[in-house]
Amino acid sequence: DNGLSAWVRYAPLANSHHFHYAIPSKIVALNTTETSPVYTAGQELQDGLQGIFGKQVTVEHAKCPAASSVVIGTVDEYTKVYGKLQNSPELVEDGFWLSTKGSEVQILGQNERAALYGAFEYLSMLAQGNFSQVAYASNPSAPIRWINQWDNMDGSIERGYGGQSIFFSNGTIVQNLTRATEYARLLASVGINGIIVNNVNANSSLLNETNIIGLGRIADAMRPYGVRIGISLDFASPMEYGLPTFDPLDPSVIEWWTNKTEALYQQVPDMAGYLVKADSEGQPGPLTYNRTLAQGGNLFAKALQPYGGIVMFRAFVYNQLNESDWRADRANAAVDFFKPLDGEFDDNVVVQIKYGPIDFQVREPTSPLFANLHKTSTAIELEITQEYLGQQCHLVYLPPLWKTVLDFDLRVDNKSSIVRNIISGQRFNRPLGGSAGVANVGTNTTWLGSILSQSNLYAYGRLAWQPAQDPESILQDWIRLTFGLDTNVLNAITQMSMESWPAYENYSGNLGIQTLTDILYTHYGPNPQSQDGNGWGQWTRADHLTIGMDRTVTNGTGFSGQYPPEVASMYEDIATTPDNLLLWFHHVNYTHPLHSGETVIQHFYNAHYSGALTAQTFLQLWQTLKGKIDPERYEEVLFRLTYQAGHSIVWRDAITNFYNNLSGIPDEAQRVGHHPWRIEAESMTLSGYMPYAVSPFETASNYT
Ligand code: BDP
Repeated sequence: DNGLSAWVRYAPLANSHHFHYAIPSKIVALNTTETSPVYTAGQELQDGLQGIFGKQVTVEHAKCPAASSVVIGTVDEYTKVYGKLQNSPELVEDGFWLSTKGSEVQILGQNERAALYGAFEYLSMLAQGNFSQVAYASNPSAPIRWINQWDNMDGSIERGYGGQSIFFSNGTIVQNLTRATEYARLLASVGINGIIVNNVNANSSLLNETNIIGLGRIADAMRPYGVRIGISLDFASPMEYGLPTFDPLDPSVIEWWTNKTEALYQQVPDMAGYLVKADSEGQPGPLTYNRTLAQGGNLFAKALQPYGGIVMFRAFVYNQLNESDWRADRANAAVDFFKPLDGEFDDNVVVQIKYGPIDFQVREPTSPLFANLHKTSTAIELEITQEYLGQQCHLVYLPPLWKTVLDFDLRVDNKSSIVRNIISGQRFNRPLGGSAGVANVGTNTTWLGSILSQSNLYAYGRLAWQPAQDPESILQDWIRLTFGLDTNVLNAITQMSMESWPAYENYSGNLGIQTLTDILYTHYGPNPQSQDGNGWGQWTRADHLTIGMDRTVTNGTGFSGQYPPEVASMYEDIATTPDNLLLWFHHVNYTHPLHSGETVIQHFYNAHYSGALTAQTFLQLWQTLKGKIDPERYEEVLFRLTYQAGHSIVWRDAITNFYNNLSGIPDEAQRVGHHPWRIEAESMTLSGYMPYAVSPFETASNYT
């Protein structure tokens, strides 16, 4: 198994698992159009029953007796064919009804793609050996459940670790879009309904005639699975196509975007919308013309409105790059920019907000922007690709991290204001909302670059559908679907996955200091000194006595004041700030005692040793599964976990040495500087390698 079918494998179930199950003998898919999701669902059901039970079942498209059949269709179509339902399920957009009574199965969707979701849910039950009788409606918590791909027109992928783009190469759309269809299948299996196919750092050449036609082909490839496509825009495109300006209020610019949008809808009649990164990290935007970000967003909203499309406008806008001003805090930027604009965005604009105020770090507090927009629809942006979290070379199961934000109660107006209820639209009565997950899958057969990281993509979809779900039970569904029903496999992968994010946090950056990775370029590996003294970072603010960034209102950058009062006062006071965010909010001595009783510096040492130790156990756990997993996937994971075990030690030693050197405070347990379990490359016989002075020097135990 090379990983290509990920968790939708329909692997055969051992006979013993389904001995008593009456397998349906017919599939009735109530649509004859081959590109329709209901038709697709019929095929999936057929493949699934064949794969799981080895039983060939025919697919019909017209009314047949319901007994011993899987009947699938939209509620409307079903009612037309079979007559009125006795108890009509309450379904919202994309919701489905699933009922199983032995071999009589009914799958009804509020729309076409919803029926397909129901089929995947049914097959997921079967593949996990679950034959219970069920009858329930499943509705998504929010309408926007999208993926973002940061694919470039040349075929590379920004922050992608799974190979080249499945959509683009050499400035244009690839001929063979089989992988796009297969990707849509994976996405639909977990309820994802939209995808932005190109990088937020967009290239206007996507809008040339040939490429617009190509986008039509991508949409065609994904439509049978109900996944609608959208694109990222380069705000300055009109100028790149010859206009003298890209001012969003200029009539010629408005006309240009109106025409482009029309041309796009000719090729992609169901286009989901646009994603816009404006005035951020060198990208052009409305501020060039002294227009507001809302005026920028509304330009596209108006162009899309006649077609029902939406604008995802990113809140990742900051200009606090002035390193000489100690009060400049990038964390403040989103609220500073967007709060004054609340109520000024058109109704089909959704502000897309990264989970934390900085940038996908190993631990961040919840972005306070979620609490500050009451008249604007919002979506959370999560990063499935592990940019700052080990780039798929480390196992890091991300949902427990995401849940710290999704489940966070911001206490707006002293009332329950849980992030997941804000992005669903419920808390502030917004018509739109949801999630965007930056996936960056590529042509690698594992999609993401490693098999185990697929759990993050799977869980992203499940949480976008219903963010209140438990990450561990989602994980276990994924394990059974991916590796089968062996309990040893289930337990081992559950344990290592659930321990992986805490371990990574332990051996990277602790107490809210952020990931401590290289911040300027690679975002990989330890590089604590890169965090300060440059305009991008400046947030550890470490010297030989103290560390942490004071973000209080009283003495610091004022960031804590961006939260509603209950939360603000918790973070303002060092006594009520949780240890895991202490250094995010406060600047303290290395000897400052934590609630746990340890000092800050001793916590750094202890956490790094225990995190690296935990990473060694992942490898051992995996080795107990030899023979229980097919060799191809076993070896792939073994290789990665072996690497992680080693690299966690590199992390451990680099960070503990760095702060040991800086603070001069010894490790109580006298480990730091001794490098247990470490083998020096320069003391080995090297073939094809040369000793090399490493920067930062702490990364190598002997500078080399
Ligand atoms: C940063 C990434 C960069 C992205 C940027 C963004 O390093 O590649 O372009 O975020 O989200 O984390 O726009």
